[in-house]
Amino acid sequence: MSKIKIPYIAPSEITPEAVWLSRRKWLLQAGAGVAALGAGGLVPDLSAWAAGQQSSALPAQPNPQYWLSNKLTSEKDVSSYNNFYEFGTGKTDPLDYAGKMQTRPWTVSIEGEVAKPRTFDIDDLLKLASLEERIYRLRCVEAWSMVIPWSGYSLATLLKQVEPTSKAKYVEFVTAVQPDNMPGLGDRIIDWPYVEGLRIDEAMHPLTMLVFGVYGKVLPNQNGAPMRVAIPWKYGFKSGKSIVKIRLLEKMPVTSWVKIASNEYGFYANVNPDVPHPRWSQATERRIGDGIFAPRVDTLMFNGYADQVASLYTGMDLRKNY
Ligand SMILES: Nc1nc2c(c(=O)[nH]1)N[C@H]1C(S)=C(S)[C@@H](COP(=O)(O)O)O[C@H]1N2
Ligand SMILES: [Mo]
Repeated sequence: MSKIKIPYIAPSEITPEAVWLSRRKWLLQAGAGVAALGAGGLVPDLSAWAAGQQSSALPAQPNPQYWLSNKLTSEKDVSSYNNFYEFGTGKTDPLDYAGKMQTRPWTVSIEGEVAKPRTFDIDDLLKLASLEERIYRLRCVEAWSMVIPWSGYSLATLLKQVEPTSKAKYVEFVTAVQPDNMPGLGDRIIDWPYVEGLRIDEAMHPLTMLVFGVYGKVLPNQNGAPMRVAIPWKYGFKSGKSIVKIRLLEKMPVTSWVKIASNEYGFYANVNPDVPHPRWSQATERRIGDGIFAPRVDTLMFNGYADQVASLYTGMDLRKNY
């Protein structure tokens, strides 16, 4: 991997916990006021978000190798504006409905082309390596973006434990299915479970992260508790949530969005401003939290991670392999 430049982050760019807390109080008051006025349609009702704020601390050591100077997306936006279709297709459906998902007991089985297949208890995975806090960009295929402080460690750390065989060319991630707790499963948009995948070299790349926490706390359910992946140079849909199974395969898996519309969503899904989605441009993005009137910003090749990952795709036609 090429050397990563570590930019200096002005303290003003980082939102300290104290500011969070006071802002949270303000939001609570604002939420209550709005509810009293019956104007819920104009301002989002934040009471569900505020109620979910008791999630416990999850200490993680900041890793300056994976730090960005961009302003962080607020914790509120990170955990109230979500895509998690198992709970519905609306942006606040995950916040409103994911609370019922059971995240203990929870196991993650790793199978397929590995010398040592194994089922891990989630609490053992949490202890497998020391947790690092990394700031990653997230770029949704819907052309909005966030900057998020995740806690976890590289997926490679886990994969090395099970010893992938020489036939392991791809990695598949399978999300949990809890029919009683996931009201979105009734929508047949996706042939559940939600399945995503990577090529083995992408999965072993140190940027590919297993995530257990965000903003220094245990992942809220709506963000993919108890464990999800984060692959920051790819469109957000590649980063599967609430994973129960990881399969190492010889053949490329048919992932959920490829199955739905392979002309619109490819297996690679690398962020690429030069390759438009058939129905919209990917050249610019809207940063969540900037407000709808703020100017859009340019989308960066590989979401800004070209120095680290471009070499994975040498010689590939990225227009064909979208
Ligand atoms: N299981 C599952 N994982 C998923 C999704 C989903 O619907 N189901 N949505 C994806 C999409 S489209 C995006 S943009 C990211 C959003 O992650 P966040 O809500 O934590 O920001 O999750 C991805 N992972
Ligand atoms: Mo997305």
